[in-house]
Amino acid sequence: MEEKIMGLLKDKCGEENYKKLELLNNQKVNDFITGYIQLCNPDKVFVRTDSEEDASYIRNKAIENGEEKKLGIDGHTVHFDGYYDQARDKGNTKYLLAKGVDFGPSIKGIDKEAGLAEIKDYLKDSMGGKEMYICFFCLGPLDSEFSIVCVQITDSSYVAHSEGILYRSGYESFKKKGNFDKFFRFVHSAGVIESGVSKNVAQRRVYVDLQDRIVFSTNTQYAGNTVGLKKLALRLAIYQASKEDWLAEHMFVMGIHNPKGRVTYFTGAFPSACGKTSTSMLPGETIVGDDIAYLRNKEGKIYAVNVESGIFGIIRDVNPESDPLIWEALTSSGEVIFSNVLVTEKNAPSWLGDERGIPESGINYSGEWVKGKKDAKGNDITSSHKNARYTVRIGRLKNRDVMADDEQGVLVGGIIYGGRDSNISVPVQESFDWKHGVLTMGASLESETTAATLGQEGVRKFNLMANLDFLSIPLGKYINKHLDFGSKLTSAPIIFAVNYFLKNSKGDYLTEKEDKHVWMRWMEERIHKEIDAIKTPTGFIPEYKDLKRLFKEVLDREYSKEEYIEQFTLRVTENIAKIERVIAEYKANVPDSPQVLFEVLEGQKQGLETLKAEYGDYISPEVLKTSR
Ligand code: SPV
Ligand code: MN
Repeated sequence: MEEKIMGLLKDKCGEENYKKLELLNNQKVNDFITGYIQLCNPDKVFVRTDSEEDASYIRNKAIENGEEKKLGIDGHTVHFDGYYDQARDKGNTKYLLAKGVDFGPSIKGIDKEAGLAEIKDYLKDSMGGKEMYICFFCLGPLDSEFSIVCVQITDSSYVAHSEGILYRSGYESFKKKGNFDKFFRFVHSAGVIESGVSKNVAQRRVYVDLQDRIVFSTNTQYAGNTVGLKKLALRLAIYQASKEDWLAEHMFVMGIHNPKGRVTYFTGAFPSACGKTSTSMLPGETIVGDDIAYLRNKEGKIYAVNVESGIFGIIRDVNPESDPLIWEALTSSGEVIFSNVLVTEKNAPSWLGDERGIPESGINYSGEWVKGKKDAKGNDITSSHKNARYTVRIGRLKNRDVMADDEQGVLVGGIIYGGRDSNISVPVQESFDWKHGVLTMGASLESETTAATLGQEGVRKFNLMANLDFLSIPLGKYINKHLDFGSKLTSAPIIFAVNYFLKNSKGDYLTEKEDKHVWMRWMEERIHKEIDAIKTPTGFIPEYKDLKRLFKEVLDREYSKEEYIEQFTLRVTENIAKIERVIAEYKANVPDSPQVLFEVLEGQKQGLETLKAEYGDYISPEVLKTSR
């Protein structure tokens, strides 16, 4: 290393931290770090190895510098993001694109030179008076073909602490690899901090450089914008996967345990806040991961791993009845970061739907809070934010799957797509084959927006494979990649679609929260070819007798024929309208749409129209059963 550079590193890091870098013996790591020390100009630098001592240093820093506060229960802390910094900022998340490169209208880009200049301007001297944390992590299990190692630079001890819970430590992996250069890099600065939160949110930016595998994030604290290994890395991974032969998906991975003794693994893609975590946490089943999965073809079958080792979950509605296992982790001693909940006078967290009642007052993301408090626009400020979260290690959960860290991954039997859909799709259905599933379930996914991203809630939006927010390749290319991936399998998983949000015409939900367990068990039996199903134009749907048996077995509930008919009535007009919307979306916004997408969707529409001519707008599953 150049002597001047080495001097700077030594000076900022101190002997001990410098030594940690020296041991890595990696030129690219050193260049990366020194470059951003020069730019961001921190007072000092801490290097996180895989040791418990280093993890605890960061935990303590988060308390010392006020990014987190201790709560009543041992190991519990709370962190607040700014009032306007409570969710992912899709509008300001952009790809740095070389001149002439365009990913189509659905993916935001910015001229690379201009974007780099802007973000570097925000990063310049942004760490004055602060400490820089340099952290090494690994996406996916350690030492496996799925592993991608990463370096995170951040001036936020909360971000570094969260990553220590959410990811596997990767310092030793770097050490083993020596002087290599293929790793992901993240640079984050919360910017100027005022009253504990990022002051300049108007300059909040997340800029992604796919070629250089680096993501920059400034003037924000919310984990979805700052924790590099989460959605920022997912964007880099999708791009890398597209060049290689695997998939990076917004999916849980979980095991369903059939009473006969077998375990069948599922992956499931759902937009944020649409039941992904609660599905992966079903009582009696086991979790591998709740948010991001990498999928690979091994000998013609799909194997999946959890990219993460923790959960950054929505806390709203977590209560002892609906989520007993999370509830236990959140109410007993052990490491948990609560974010944007209300802190009561007893120094306990309180959140919407925790069934303990909303306190009269406390501290929340708006500061001192009392019931009825309104914001500058006169809107009610809820006690806890709707997108308030908890961060916990999966190892803390009793339902952690024994294969959760297996470097081979788990064999995938089923893939599920789900969205927030109040009036179209039945609660569960099975595709006819891989292509049909990819195109009519994954590629046609729509969902009503939630508090997980900034902007209006409840607006129905197209969300390709629940991964649209993170796509870093043109949409048509991404769909083709899935089709191609499937065509190389000799034993493809079965693709299903679920809808937990179906309502009747009065606006009441037609299913209960726990019913998803029955749908999962039905899918599991279908994968093992144990039961029949009814063929409809949109897919195979369950027979009443199987659901009746499963409701009794899984939930000890009588399931009536009336419920079944209401839930599984084919809503023909709504389905046709959806197909038309999806086709229009692709025609307008996806210049590289594969032709086969239109063929399959048009075919499905035809099937629906034929049936409609004979049976009308709403067709009972009893009729469908005998109609062909
Ligand atoms: C999501 O919004 O999909 C999440 C949380 O999983 S975030 O980190 O914001 O992406
Ligand atoms: Mn997510």
